[in-house]
Amino acid sequence: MSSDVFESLKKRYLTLRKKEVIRVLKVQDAIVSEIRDFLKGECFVEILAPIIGPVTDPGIRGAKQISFDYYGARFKVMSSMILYKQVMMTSLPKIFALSPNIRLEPLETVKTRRHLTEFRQIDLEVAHATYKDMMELGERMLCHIITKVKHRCSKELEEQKRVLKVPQKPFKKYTYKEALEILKNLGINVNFGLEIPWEAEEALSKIHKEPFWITDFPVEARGFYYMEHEDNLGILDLGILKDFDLIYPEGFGEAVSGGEREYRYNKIVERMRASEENISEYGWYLDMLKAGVPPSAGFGIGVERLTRFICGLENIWDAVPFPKVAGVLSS
Ligand code: ASN
Repeated sequence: MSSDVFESLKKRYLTLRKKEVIRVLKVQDAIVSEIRDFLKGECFVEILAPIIGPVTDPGIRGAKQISFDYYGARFKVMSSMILYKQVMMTSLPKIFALSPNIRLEPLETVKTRRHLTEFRQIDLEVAHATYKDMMELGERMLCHIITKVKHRCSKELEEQKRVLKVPQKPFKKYTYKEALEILKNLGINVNFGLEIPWEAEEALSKIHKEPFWITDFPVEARGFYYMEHEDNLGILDLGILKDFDLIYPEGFGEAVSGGEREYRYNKIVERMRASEENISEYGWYLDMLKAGVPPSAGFGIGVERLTRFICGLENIWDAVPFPKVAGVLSS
């Protein structure tokens, strides 16, 4: 990556006034307001996202969390509000939040052009929903946003030279196992049980012209909070989750991740032990599970990645007013 790019990130006060930047910010405003309209139309209640707390999402693919001293206790900055979304299910059955997240990504993620260390996701959760319900909602939501933004921002998208098609529903679905097979045919071997690496995900994304799902990841690859498929008939592979990622086409990569939640205290403790989590850190979360929480499913869609896709931007750092990229000390 050229060092000029990073120098310009440090001088954001000079680039923010450029018409190309202003254009993207206007499209982003339309995206966020259309997501809100869509979710309000589906009877979701918007809540204010937590920014700090005693625990946060451990399932963040090799990124580090930030922890700090909070009046003598260890607190963390939200890497995602997933655990808090689950608690909200005791209060409201359909919620969303525009949630800021911090993840100290490894330096090499700069090369993916789709990682920021500070980003926002629209995080949503629905009580008593299945992961399939949430995939159906995700498809409708993405099609709604693209249809509306294409109309509202036709001038900006034309100036961007971005030709955007509203995707065809239902989107294609591959299980993790099937995705590994496709990768193998592309000459990329990923061992079963591992997370699909960024470059492999990009290669899959490049051979698609429409967004597609990857579902049913293995337990070893994901956080303890996803529900495992239960095999009452003895016909399913064991250790597979009811979860999903939505992948944008044309090389843009991951859009969404989510799934059905494990909500049973004993199962969560079992999964925490298996993934070597420090159980003592999760006091209130485990107390909440003991007190009982409804089953739920949900997902998060990254706002900057969606902006990058809709505007057809090469780099994610052009999709946010104040970009934070791994290793770059920008404002
Ligand atoms: N937002 C995701 C979810 O709802 C979690 C994540 O961002 N890691 O499952």
